[in-house]
Amino acid sequence: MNVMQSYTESTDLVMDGTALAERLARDGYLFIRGLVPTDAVENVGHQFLDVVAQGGWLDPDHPKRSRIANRNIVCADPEPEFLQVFRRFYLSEDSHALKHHPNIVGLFERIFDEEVLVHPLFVARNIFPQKEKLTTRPHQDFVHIQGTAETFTVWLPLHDCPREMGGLAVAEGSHRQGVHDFTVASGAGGLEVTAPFDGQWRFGDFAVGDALIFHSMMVHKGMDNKTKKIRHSIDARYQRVSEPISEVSMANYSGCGDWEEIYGNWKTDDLKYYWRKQNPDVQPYDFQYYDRRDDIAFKMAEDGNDTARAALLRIVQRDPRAEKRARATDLLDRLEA
Ligand SMILES: O=C(O)CCC(=O)C(=O)O
Ligand SMILES: [Fe+2]
Repeated sequence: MNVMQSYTESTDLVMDGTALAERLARDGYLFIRGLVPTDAVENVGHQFLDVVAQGGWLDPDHPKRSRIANRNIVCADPEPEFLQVFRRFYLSEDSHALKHHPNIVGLFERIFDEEVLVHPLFVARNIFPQKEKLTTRPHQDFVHIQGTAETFTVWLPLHDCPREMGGLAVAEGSHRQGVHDFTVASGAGGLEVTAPFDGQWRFGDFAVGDALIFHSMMVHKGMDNKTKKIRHSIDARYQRVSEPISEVSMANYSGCGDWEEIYGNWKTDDLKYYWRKQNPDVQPYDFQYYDRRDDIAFKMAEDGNDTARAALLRIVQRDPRAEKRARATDLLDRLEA
């Protein structure tokens, strides 16, 4: 669309809630260097690396910490082979604790001037290198998470993430234009904005501990990972406790175990079901966007277009309606035949 520019840094505003809130309202994002201490992020990053090393996703001829991917592995979220390995990351108590880090929650307290609700759901991303087809396409998180639009994602890479590793780019100001038309795509989230929208693309290098914060309506996209290394990041989400949250944000990441399973080996109880004492206003998920996605995916699959696979898998794994799941299963079989 237009040439990439660097993020505007908001590091110097970090203690000034009013200034942060104004900039977030204007641009739709904040980029803050060193928001979370390096140790806290790296510790979780190393645990994620252990999980994928055990799963055979790293090249055994290189040291684990080099992050070099095993080139023979081709699998992606939400395929069962992928989830079988990936889901173990969610058992890590430290990974869940990271989203409650006082530097993040404190930042949102200043921005909201109210008690913060940390979403129970958080998302981890494992991005294999040199798989451009799976690069996350331009999308808006709101379509997936709903609840109050005044929800903010913190995107935190779990290691240094120079541009060539493919961080996240945001389209400045695109959060003020409502939900954009989309189509079905491969890659995280499975959707891609098709309608033209206004907004200068912004991007940059991350050192571990740097954070990108953006509005739920913000158009954002992954950039190609041109290295040989696996990229790991988490998305955690925050809102005012007085505003509604969708039921989809109350559960653990789909296919990665329920809370009892997650909590199985935790050493402390403090963060288990932490949201219950906040009594959040939970609303049912509105299926209008997913219904539109499903119509597109069914049509694509009928035309033999493989791009529909990830959306069909999501329907099979997550849709409460048996009829839709059956149709998606049937089309997946046909695509594989
Ligand atoms: O890390 C990525 O490539 C995608 C992150 C993202 O936008 C998402 O998970 O919604
Ligand atoms: Fe996203």
